[in-house]
Amino acid sequence: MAFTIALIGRPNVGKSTLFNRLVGQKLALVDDQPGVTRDRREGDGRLGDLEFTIVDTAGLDEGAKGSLTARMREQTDVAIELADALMFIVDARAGVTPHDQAFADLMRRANKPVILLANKVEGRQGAAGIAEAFALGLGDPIPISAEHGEGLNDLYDALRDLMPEPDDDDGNDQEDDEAEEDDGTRPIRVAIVGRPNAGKSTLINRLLGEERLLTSPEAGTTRDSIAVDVQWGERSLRIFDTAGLRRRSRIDEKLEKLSVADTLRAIRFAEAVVLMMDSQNRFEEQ
Ligand SMILES: Nc1nc2c(ncn2[C@@H]2O[C@H](COP(=O)(O)OP(=O)(O)OP(=O)(O)O)[C@@H](O)[C@H]2O)c(=O)[nH]1
Ligand SMILES: [Mg+2]
Repeated sequence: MAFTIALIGRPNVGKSTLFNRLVGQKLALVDDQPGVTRDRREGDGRLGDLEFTIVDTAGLDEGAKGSLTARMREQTDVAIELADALMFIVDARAGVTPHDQAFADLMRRANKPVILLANKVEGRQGAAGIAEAFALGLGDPIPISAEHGEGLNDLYDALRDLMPEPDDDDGNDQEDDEAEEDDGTRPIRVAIVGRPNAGKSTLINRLLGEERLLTSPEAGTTRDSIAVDVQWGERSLRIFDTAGLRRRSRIDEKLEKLSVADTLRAIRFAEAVVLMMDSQNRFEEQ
């Protein structure tokens, strides 16, 4: 298993922006409203010669038990548990909030190496926030700008210090992957699409036998389309959960447009598409 790093922080600090930068693609949805990311998303990260698995998470927020926020929080807890190291991100422009402080405690309790990042500091902004971040007691904050790609050298140094020496195995892994692609065992890409609330994420969770994806009675829970590997008998499937599609004329919100674009991308790259309908609802054109 690759070295796994989880991106943790309160909503809107720039976790998904940094995730996209480290995987080198705009995979995760980014928007200026808080609470965009819901499901945890894994990707192959790379910084210089370092390779790792990077996990984007929902912004930490306390929610009432059983609520959607509480379950987003559970997903984040799982990400923390599975990670080898954590990147804790604060927004240096906003400064350190009581919220950040509470979650700094959580970081300490996790007993894993933590890299503290003070984000949004392009153009020398956020000096006060960087100073406040020192007081979190998680070591020296590394000032970065996820959006503009600044401070990545210092992040590289911190990561290199904490990651195991890469061994020669790595190259072989790559070859194994490629060999897999050739002999036809590459997972078949399947996108599950349908209207909001049709039960797409629930179906995938059943196939997997774990609550990997966030589900709720609320329509539009899934925003990012998330890939999950499922072994189905002899077959390996890579199943893409997607945000539900509604009639185009009803979509006005920017965030929903982003989600829909992500769904369309998943459909384009899929080899098979499963259209899921809710039998309680009559057929509607979409
Ligand atoms: N100025 C500035 N803005 C940034 C930077 N990084 C991210 N942002 C902006 O901050 C906002 C939130 O970024 P996201 O990456 O979606 O934040 P997040 O932590 O994933 O947020 P949630 O998923 O809602 O928890 C977006 O408008 C980004 O464009 C940065 O380095 N500088
Ligand atoms: Mg996010």
